[in-house]
Amino acid sequence: MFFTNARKMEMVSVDQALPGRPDALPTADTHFLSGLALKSPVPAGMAEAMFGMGCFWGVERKFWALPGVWLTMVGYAGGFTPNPTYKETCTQMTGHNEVVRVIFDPAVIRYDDLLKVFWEGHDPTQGMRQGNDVGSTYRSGIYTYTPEQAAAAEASKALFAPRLKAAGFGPITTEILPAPVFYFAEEYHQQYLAKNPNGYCGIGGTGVTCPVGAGVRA
Ligand code: MHO
Repeated sequence: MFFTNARKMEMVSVDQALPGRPDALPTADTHFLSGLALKSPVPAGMAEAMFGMGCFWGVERKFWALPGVWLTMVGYAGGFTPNPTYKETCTQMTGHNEVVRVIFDPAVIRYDDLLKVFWEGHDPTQGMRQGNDVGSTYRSGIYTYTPEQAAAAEASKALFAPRLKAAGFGPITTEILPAPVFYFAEEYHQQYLAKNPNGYCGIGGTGVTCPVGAGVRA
């Protein structure tokens, strides 16, 4: 019991991680809601973002619902195992996080607005878990594509931390790292809650407002 629990609550080491495979696993061709090719390149003028904030089913829904978000997709990132399966990530032996990758139009929605949804949409003080979902696949993470995104992420964290503290929460455990390789999750995970409207959603916010976005810049 103790061993199982301890293993779940920390990152696997690189030498203990599962070996994975060299080739990408199959996934959906198109986004279930928009019909766009899931592997579309980022169109000129658009930008990408990546977040981990618990079970990716509910996380993806938060982002696809935002005006200015053009495409969403779920996958695994931040670990060691190339091209992992969902089953492998569930063993917590790949090091990967469940993430959503977002392609958005910065003329309509700014990165700061996405950060606000990120901070307010989950509890970023829980370490290797999110609610009932336990393990490093559910850690909080912001994976940045540009130095500007990294600076905005760090600044928003610095703004939000005292608000959380004032509300009785502990320190923020969110990792902020340059975007790692994104491995697509299996077809059935893509837009899961659009396909299964009554499906499980494991994320909930803290109720604390993050003072970025909506006109306020971090
Ligand atoms: N507790 C959920 C998590 C699913 S999510 C894709 C389940 O075990 O089905 O990690």
